[in-house]
Amino acid sequence: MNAQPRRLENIQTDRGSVPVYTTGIVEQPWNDYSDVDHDVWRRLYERQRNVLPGRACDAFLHAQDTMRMTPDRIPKFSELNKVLGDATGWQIVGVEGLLPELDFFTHLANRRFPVTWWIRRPDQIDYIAEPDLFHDLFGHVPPLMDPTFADYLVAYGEGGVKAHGFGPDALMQLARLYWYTVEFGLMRENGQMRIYGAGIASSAGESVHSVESAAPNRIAFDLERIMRTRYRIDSYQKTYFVIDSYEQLIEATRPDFAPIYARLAMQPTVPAGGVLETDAVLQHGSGEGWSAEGDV
Ligand code: HBI
Ligand code: FE
Repeated sequence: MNAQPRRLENIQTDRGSVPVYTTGIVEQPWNDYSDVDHDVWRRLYERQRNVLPGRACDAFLHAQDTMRMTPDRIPKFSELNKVLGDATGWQIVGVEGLLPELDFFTHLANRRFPVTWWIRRPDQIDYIAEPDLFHDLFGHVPPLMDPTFADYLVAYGEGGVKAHGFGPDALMQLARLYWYTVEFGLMRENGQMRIYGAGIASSAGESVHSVESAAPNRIAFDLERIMRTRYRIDSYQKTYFVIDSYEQLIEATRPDFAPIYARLAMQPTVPAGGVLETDAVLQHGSGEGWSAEGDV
């Protein structure tokens, strides 16, 4: 690959210092991808396509087939946009990387999903701290082929734009909602735990851990509980929240969030691995296998 991503600055967030890139939309420089880039895509694609059957929800796997992504080349955004646009009116737009919240929410509210145009290096195959093309294209785009999930993400984006008026606490609470659904959500399908979250679907280790390990808690979806629950970005999740269907997500975003923010302001946050009396615990995690890095 010739061009390197252009970082704008690093901003301090509750997840530490994250690079925030120039916020403009960039054309996918498809002709600039090197053979190394395409090979990284192939290796990641084949690894995930081997690990997800029987672990990802039906809609996720079906969408990937419909979009006709293949291992041999990095897909072209323009080609995927035809299929995606016909299915739910969403479009992929190329970006440099992480965007400031308001830019990100505004894209979602307008049915645009920002996809990072560059793909990780071979030495980052197993982990990269920020969203690259593989995470976004392989993990985030297929769920957008489902009309209900697609409408949920529009409602989420609209809520995010509104939340700007409510200040940093509301933004953090919304970021948790995104984290525990869009990134790390599980679904109960035919009585089985199945993956729909992009952060899981694009990670080989967590695709297995999230649905098979006894260590994490698995708790039935509860909007306000999720919005109170803290998370770490650099380890497997200690708790997964489980929906029964995408409809549950869109129902949760129907009410006005102002009273929810007001209620949450009066309640303490919950550590990532915590379990409350009021939780509908589906599987109580054993918690083993984590460093005791405190109650994050
Ligand atoms: N920017 N490009 C990009 N992709 C994301 O997934 C993303 C983002 N900015 C903010 C963000 N996600 C999270 O803070 C969400 O919780 C909003
Ligand atoms: Fe993501």
